[in-house]
Amino acid sequence: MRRPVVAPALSACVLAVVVCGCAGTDEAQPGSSGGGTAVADSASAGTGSAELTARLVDPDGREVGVATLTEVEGGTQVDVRVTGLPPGYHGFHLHAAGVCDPDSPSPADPSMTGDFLSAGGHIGAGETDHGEHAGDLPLLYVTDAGTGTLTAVTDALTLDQLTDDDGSAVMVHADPDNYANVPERYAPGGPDQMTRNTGDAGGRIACGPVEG
Ligand SMILES: [Cu+2]
Ligand SMILES: [Zn+2]
Repeated sequence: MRRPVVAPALSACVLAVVVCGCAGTDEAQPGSSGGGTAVADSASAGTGSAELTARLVDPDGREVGVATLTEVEGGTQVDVRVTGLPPGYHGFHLHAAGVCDPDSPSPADPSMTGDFLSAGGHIGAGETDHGEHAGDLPLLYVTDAGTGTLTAVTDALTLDQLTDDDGSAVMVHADPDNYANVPERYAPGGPDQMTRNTGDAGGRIACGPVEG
């Protein structure tokens, strides 16, 4: 059985992050297992990675929300607030490229175009199936009034991973996300590749490049 949200399997990484986070008041430590260069003076201000922001827009460029990403004890906290979106549950992820262009080609397959495909796949896609990607987050629920808020903490990634060379993006999808959790009675051979990549969350309706 897969857990729906984040992969606890990354605990080695995560441990390093926690240690880093606890010690963060004096100096950030070069502890993150993934990165080569540690930014030592980032904890206080400036170019640091203490808090990141993403302004979400819809495909028409209308601003529909904002997300902040903060390093907290035990992981990365995501806070998001949206307005003017369709009611219901929406797939909500961190995507691998910080480019939110409407009607754009997918970096992996330029023959595919669509809204915000420029942001690429989920962070961590290719390493595991969906539901265990580092960029997978809990569903975002939007009320009948069109507003939604969510606070979640993930231990599957660090802020550094959100500000790598090609950046990252916060994404809201049109449909709910099934986290590739399709019972065997529906899919005896297991879910298909599309489900294992995306969780069938559908089109991309709001996107925000993560910025420092
Ligand atoms: Cu997504
Ligand atoms: Zn995913």
